[in-house]
Amino acid sequence: MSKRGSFIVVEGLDRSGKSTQTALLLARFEAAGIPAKLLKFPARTTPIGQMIDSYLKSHSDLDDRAIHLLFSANRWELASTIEHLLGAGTAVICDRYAFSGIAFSASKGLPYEWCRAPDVSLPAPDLALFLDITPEAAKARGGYGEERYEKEEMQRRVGEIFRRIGQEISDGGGEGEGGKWVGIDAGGEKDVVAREVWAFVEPLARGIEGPLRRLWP
Ligand code: NYM
Ligand code: MG
Repeated sequence: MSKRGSFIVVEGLDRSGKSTQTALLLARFEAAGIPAKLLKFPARTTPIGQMIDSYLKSHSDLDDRAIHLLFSANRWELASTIEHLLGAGTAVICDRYAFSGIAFSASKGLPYEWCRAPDVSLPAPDLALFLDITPEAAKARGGYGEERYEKEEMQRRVGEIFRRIGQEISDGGGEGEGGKWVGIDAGGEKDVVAREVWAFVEPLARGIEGPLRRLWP
């Protein structure tokens, strides 16, 4: 039986190094001759993604629940693409996914369970890597940009919710429908972080025998 591609998600606060690390991870796959595709959420070029982009740049205002549902809808737009890639044996690397959706919206005060609901039954990653960095260290990396949410106090709450998500996944045995969750110290040199990321990804890199799982337990 041929293997399906592995589904790897990289999560973290803004400025935690996700863009750098997902690009380095893709390069690792390519160097190993393993087909892989890098996706990023929000995917800002679709019609829904353009609404999200406008909101994040404060060009438009939206109710907290409305923007939450758009972030989720943006993942659903690409869900079948992810499934097809994995089914064809291509690894999928995602820069942010449903975990960001919960962490950022719940940090605004929306109920955690409500935030989780619209992402139920999306393809579940096999591995979620949380690039762990303090809000202070993130801010010190050239500071935040101009977008909504890029504020130290909000990032602190987001970090706490990411930890809760990770805890729940680990409590569920670490291999539940949320996939396996691993925290990585992202405060160090990018090559050091990249090596640690690859140490966790490599065992899955050449594909997976089992079926694709769904969010959530
Ligand atoms: N974000 C991202 C959410 O609030 N919900 C989501 O579901 C996703 C995927 O968008 N501050 C937030 C987190 C970020 C912002 O992401 C833009 P990025 O990775 O900075 O482009
Ligand atoms: Mg950002």
